[in-house]
Amino acid sequence: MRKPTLVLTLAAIAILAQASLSSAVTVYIGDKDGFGYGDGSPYVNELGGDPDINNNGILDPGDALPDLPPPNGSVATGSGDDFDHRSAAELASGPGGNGLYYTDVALSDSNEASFPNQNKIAHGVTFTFTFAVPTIGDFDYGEDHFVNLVYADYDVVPMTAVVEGVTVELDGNTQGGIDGYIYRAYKVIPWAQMTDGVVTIQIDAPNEPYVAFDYALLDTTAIPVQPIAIPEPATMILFGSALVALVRKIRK
Ligand SMILES: [Ca+2]
Ligand SMILES: [Ca+2]
Ligand SMILES: [Ca+2]
Ligand SMILES: [Ca+2]
Repeated sequence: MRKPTLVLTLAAIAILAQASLSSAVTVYIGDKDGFGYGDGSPYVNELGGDPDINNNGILDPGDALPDLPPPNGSVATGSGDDFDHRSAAELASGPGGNGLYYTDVALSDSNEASFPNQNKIAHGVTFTFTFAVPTIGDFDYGEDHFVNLVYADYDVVPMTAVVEGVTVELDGNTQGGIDGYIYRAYKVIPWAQMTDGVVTIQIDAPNEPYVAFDYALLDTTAIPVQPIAIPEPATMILFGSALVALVRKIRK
């Protein structure tokens, strides 16, 4: 009786090992680090508030870029908001690389320190994902994927990205009603476009003088926009009545 049990156990282990070996395409170009600002502290946004509007500890879609000191109520080219937070690896990838070079830096006409004598730097930037095509057994084999782009202060039309030959509209500051707004766009990549192991995003922004990219991501899901945390009315009512009770207790 012992041997069959052992064989069955080994078979089960083999199946589990196989399952854990199967992978999915998750390719980042750049990193999720809030454009190198982290949570945006100690800075303020253009309205004087916390740049981390959705209060989740990282500048991400739903937040706004800092209005760098001294704050002047705008996040723009020539407005003191040029930054360069690129890591050694991001710099080393070079302008002819996969697009990594253009993340975590203000693509600003006035950013002479990083892009001397260059204007409309974002125009034509291309993010190129290369990956091992999923094979049978991988859970994303045959599945559509999502290409995501996290960007900030996209507010001068036209603003589009060409993803695998298809134009995608990019929403910008108008979505958030704040200068420097951080947002994301995504597009479904049909499986048929995954099978060559390459997906590209090309930015079309001929008039945009100030924009920034945090990262681009090819994944099996779309990046959500974190909602702003607003206490629910019921919670507020409970909080209110607790406060009244406390005041009464103190008065007594
Ligand atoms: Ca955030
Ligand atoms: Ca500013
Ligand atoms: Ca802009
Ligand atoms: Ca980044």
